[in-house]
Amino acid sequence: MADPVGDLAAGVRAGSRAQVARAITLVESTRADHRDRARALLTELAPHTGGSTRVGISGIPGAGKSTFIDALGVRLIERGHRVAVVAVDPSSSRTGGSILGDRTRMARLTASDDAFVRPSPTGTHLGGVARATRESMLVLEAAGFDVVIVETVGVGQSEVAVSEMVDTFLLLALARGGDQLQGIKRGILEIADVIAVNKADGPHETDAWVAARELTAAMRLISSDPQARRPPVLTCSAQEQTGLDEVWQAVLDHRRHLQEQGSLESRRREQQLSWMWALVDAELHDAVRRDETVRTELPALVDSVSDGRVSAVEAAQRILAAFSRG
Ligand SMILES: Nc1nc2c(ncn2[C@@H]2O[C@H](COP(=O)(O)OP(=O)(O)OP(=O)(O)O)[C@@H](O)[C@H]2O)c(=O)[nH]1
Ligand SMILES: [Mg+2]
Repeated sequence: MADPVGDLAAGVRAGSRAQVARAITLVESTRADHRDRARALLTELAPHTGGSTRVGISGIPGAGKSTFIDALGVRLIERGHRVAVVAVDPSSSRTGGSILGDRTRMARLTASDDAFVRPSPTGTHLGGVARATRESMLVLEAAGFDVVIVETVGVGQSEVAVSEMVDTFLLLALARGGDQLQGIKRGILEIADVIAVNKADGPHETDAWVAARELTAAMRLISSDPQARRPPVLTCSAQEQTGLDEVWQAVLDHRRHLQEQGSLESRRREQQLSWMWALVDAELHDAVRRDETVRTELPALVDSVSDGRVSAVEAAQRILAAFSRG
């Protein structure tokens, strides 16, 4: 039997844009037969993955992520890098306007032969979108992109999912008159490796400086370990293209710090393990809902829970029992 994914893998390895796009479409699919092919493809590509600098970039809507990635990406390409951008956006509530906006805001990067910009896959639950993004990243690494940027909107759980697939997590913050830390949750500060206050330009430059100082102080409070590395807080302007080299240098410094401590490898190993369990959880989740015995018993059970005859705890036990029998 012919190798079902050999040609696709070869095309990806050769850097064919069409084949890379096709491979990403395949790994994004949730159809069972597509999943089988995707797994075969990823197994074939596996030896050629892991070689990129993986950077997550997050920030509230309008923080300037797209503008920043465009400006930074073009700079990196000028220095000989090949840059891929993928997104995690589980809400998929993005309007057509926003997608159009991204196309124009990342116009220079999108037009470059050395860049690959992939819009967020559509999906309703974070797990599915995170899987697609992670697997897309592997495809892009195998295709020779040595910088992979994962963009996510900083409004929910997606930052955590992204921090679990990258080496360095960069938070783009904004100064907001008077209350600089407003809108930045503690949780996101805890996972940030580098923070940059964007839009440090024009009349807002001073605000950005003040915000950076406040964030530096906040970071001191967040870590209880005085020996721990403290994420640097910088300022930049994606629009004016100032401070971008310094931010990138901070990303590289963080990565070098991990490498010197041997923790880049352990970080990636831990990511693999938690990823393994995430996949088991996701498979089980789907398997339970697909199970014939469960499906037969479910309607009556749902009714009983709805009108209070059976407790949720009892019903959950019965579903799991049905699944074990099935
Ligand atoms: N003054 C100033 N404006 C900026 C800067 N960076 C981005 N902007 C503007 O801020 C707005 C939002 O920028 P985007 O790059 O689309 O922000 P985003 O974080 O990608 O937004 P979403 O994709 O909606 O989450 C646009 O009007 C940009 O032109 C900057 O450094 N300075
Ligand atoms: Mg954007």
